[in-house]
Amino acid sequence: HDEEASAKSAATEANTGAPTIFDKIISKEIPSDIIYEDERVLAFRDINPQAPVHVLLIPKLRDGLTELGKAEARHEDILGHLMHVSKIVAEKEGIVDGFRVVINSGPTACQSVYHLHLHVLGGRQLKWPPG
Ligand code: D5M
Repeated sequence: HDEEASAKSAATEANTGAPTIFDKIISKEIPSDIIYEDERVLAFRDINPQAPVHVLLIPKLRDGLTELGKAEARHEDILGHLMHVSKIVAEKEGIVDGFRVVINSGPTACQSVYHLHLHVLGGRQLKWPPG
């Protein structure tokens, strides 16, 4: 089963709190296609797009937010800001009339990078339920 194998491989990176590829994107050590940035968050195009618009939106400071399942009360401000910026990203990308925001949390949800990120998806008719 290809799907099962790829789900497993996506989940192989354990939630250890180790640095992730996103640290190098934040520091601009590795290039990314940035579409929005402020003091607290960064939005850039997903390298493996699942829709015509597929943007990842991340907090610059991970502060323990390896995954949404680790969120605590102190994270409420940044979580709220990320949600609001997802709408700004959708506006900038011209999809504000129809878009989806996804957060995969944990291996069972196929999270592969353990630095919280919102997927902002659109630009085509999306299906429901997701896989
Ligand atoms: O999503 C993690 C996402 O991160 C996945 O859609 C690929 C994307 N990714 C991984 N490396 C890069 C780089 N270097 N640039 C842009 N996008 C990247 P998850 O929810 O953890 O499965």
